[in-house]
Amino acid sequence: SVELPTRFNVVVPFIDRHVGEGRGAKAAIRTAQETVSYSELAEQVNRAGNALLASGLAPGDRLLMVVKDCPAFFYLFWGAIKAGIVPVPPNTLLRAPDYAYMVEDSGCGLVVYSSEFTVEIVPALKQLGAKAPQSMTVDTFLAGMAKASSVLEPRLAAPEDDCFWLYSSGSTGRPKGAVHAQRDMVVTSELYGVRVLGIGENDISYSAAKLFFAYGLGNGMTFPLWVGGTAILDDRRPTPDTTFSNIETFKPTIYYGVPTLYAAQLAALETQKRDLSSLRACVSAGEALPGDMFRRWKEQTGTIILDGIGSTEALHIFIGNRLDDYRPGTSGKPVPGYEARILDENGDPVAKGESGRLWIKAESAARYYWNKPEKTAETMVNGWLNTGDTYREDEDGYFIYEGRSDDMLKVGGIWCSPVEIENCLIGHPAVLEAAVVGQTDEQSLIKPKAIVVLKQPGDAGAALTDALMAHCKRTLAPYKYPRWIEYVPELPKTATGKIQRFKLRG
Ligand code: 3SK
Repeated sequence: SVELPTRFNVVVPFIDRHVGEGRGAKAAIRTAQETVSYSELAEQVNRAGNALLASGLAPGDRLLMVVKDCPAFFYLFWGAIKAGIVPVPPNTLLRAPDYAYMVEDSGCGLVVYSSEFTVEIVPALKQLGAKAPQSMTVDTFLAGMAKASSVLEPRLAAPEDDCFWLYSSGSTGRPKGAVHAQRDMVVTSELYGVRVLGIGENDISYSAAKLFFAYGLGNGMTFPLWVGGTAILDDRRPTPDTTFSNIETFKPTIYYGVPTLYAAQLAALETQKRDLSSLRACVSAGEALPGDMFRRWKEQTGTIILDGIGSTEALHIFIGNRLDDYRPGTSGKPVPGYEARILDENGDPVAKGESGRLWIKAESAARYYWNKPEKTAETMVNGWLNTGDTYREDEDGYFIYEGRSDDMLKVGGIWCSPVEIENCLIGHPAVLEAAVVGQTDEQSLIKPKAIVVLKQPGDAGAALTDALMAHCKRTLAPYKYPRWIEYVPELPKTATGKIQRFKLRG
């Protein structure tokens, strides 16, 4: 376990400490446009905290920050925490109705957003009418910040006090605000970052997974800051070309990706060799990494990929492979400091080798979901988290992922609710009913597949399939669109009319 003072503010060990310890001139952040040293970061964080207080936010208030991966993300996130304000950084790929829901649910007092997201944020706020809080773009906020004082006393808190939230997707499509405490980032940085990855001051971290994702937040921000290392940021959508160019330019020592991207990178490496020699470790999470991809990556690059599983609620990886102890095709073993149990439907432990629901005990676990006492009671029980994943433990103690216990899908590492995609399809005039399930693509990765009942069965065909896919891409976060559409005369249902998605899985 991790020792913490009884009163502190996490900005001090993550940022301010480095200035006092002689790392002030060292690069905390590097992007293609700028380098931010630890001294500059500490100063900008103070200015941001002061600017947030000057905007009228008070300690305990929420700040919804829809911000791309750039230094301002760090200023807003840590500036809020230093001032006692609670930052809430949601997925930046969402649509206006999602943001409207989060603004209302969080009761935030201010929305700050990168101008790229204006097309979604402005209609979201408009939808809320008089209930909309104040809002501004990051550029406007930065201009105000420049005039704010560079001195800010940290607001002290207990390790278990609320610190920040992350929204986690729910099976009904409504996201849940997981409330994290001050200690949680310390725990993940120390238990996974330091004790599993051996991350240190000389490491340069590059996460293709974005900062809004709990996985990216650790990889690309808290782990490097915890040890006085350097984070590489790129706000572009990660592709094989952008990620390989970043690795060649910035020479990171640790790279963090998701299986969908590793698959695309492997395909690209087959046609063009790239210089990945700076890497000492690669990490994967978000969805299970097929063993074959582990082997092909090792052949192509000489480095291993440490696959692991984490959750927004646990904040980072709680079961993972290690540099000196790994088994391809498995999620690895519990990270030291976390406990894992596989339970049957009665809540009893299953025999080794048998499948059941994975529960974990995590010192970094969110304490509750905002405004959702029933969901909190189902998921967070006596310090244990119900992961909703089905797992089996092999004879050597490696955990093997067997799928979701409910119908939720992970696409490119991000949770995706079948209900949300079904509702979108049903919004198309040709569709009567729809069910969405996960199907593996040619890389063995899960993507959404839709099974559709049409109002006019004779409309089925390639033109309608294209139109339905385009409709979903326009309406939903683009990664959620169904990659396959099958037309059926009716859907399997329970006696009470619920769609039996498990009967439709291939
Ligand atoms: O999906 C995962 O495996 C994950 C890993 C680390 C942090 C957060 C998540 C959701």
